[in-house]
Amino acid sequence: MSGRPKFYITTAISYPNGQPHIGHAYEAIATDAIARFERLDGKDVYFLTGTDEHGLKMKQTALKEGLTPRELADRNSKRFREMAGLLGLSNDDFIRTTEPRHYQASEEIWRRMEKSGDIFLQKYAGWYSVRDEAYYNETETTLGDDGVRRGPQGTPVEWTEEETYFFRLSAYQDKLLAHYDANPDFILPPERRNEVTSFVRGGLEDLSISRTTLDWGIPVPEPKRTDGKNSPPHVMYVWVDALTNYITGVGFPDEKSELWHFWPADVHVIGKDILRFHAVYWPAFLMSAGLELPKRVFSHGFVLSKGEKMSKSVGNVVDPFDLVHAYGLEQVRYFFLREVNFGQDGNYSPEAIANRINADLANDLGNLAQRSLSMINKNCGARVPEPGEFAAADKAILAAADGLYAKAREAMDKQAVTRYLDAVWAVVADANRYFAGEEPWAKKKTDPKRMETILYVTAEVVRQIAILATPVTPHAAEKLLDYLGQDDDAHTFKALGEAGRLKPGTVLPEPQGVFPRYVAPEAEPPAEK
Ligand code: ME8
Repeated sequence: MSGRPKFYITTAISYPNGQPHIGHAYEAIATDAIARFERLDGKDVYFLTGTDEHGLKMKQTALKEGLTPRELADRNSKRFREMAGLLGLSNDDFIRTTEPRHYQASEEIWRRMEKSGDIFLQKYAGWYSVRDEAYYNETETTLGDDGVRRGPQGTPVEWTEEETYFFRLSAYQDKLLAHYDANPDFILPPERRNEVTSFVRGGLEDLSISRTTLDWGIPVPEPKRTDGKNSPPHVMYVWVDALTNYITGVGFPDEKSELWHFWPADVHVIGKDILRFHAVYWPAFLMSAGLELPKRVFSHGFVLSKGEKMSKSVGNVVDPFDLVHAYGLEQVRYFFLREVNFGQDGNYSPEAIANRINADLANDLGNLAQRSLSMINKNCGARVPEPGEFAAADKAILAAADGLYAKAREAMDKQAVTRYLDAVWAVVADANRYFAGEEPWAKKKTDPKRMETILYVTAEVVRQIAILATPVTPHAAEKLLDYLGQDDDAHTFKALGEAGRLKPGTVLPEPQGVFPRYVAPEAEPPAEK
């Protein structure tokens, strides 16, 4: 253990029944930005992502493609891992639920829930959505004009009847409500919390947690039956095993593992469609197994294509690989985190991304840095200039930059990624106004000391902005800090504010642009599929 405060963060683990899409990329980018932010703020961070490989959806897709579920999982999980590389994720591990370590963890949590008396065998009869891998009450389903019954997320449900193991979820209703009450930030953003509490208040039914009509799952560690009968083998309901990945990833069931101190997770980052699993089922399983609960479940919104859900049938699915190749990695990272208010739905469109790249990155930050640094290079002997006395305008912009850490920290205490970026880019805008208003180029002959002061102040503001932009645009930020002559140890949040002020006389390399303008190629932007 490092002695630093620990921070354990996870993404959902994706179903590798298809290729990764923008929704997966979005969640991964956001989680990575949070992980990087906390690392730069001195935490000992562990960041887990991976793939969720069991269940009926995987089995059915594999059948359609003429593969075994294992082959399908191997092929597509690899692509998710490649996406992690593409997006520059700083994850510490990539878990696959088909790994032996995960079988052990899932068997152990099952045994513990059973030991608590929360698992029993009973006949299940009800509606199941393969697409959502979810059981729904009759009242949550509706019969469409097309004769198809659908669940609350619009996916078709099918009638299922079999003897399964149940988890006594009903016994956890009051405990869950008490937990939400005592921990108002357990579910964020707050709008989502109300949705969960009203679902739980409405009454919880026991949950079917095994299947006998499916063999693609983790076998239930079944007790020997005493009635002499042979029941068909059960595999675990995919969500029991999927949720357990979060503890497998930090060593469970080996509580002596060097990773186990990371549990409980500080934040599970997930999409709004799977909140119920994370905020209701998962804490109930953990309570039953006598394990600590995660500190927070953050539910982000959906990325839509011009207001519509992306789907293969609509033909508006955008491939993250194409997107990164067309616009650049850091541009894509910045775009999603700034444009899609974290916690709400938001839109992707080629126009919106080009606009963000050109307005926020190339013009506002890129030009400010390039203009001030190249003036220093040409007019101050390529060294950080010695400022004269600060005028009111200098003090105001320095104070705005110095105040950024507190604002960013306060926002990120609640994973308000977009609010943190808004605060940083508000200072970028202020700094541009300052630079344009003070006109250092006009002072070159008339008042060179004043020019030096303005350039010093601008470069100092760029320094702090670069540090604070690092979680989102790590490479560009690093380059900016290099152009400002900053050693690696001056790239963390410790160097923010007065503590890390630029030192006059520091030799600076010749600056290069870090954020090129986006110019649409002759051909169309990434094709929608
Ligand atoms: O749900 N915009 O996997 P998954 C934003 N295996 N996020 C989106 C999105 C979109 N358009 N589409 C999907 C599963 N997501 C389970 C999770 S966790 C123990 C098991 C998000 O591949 C979605 O909300 O369907 C989820 O958080 C993640 O992508 C993986 O979705």
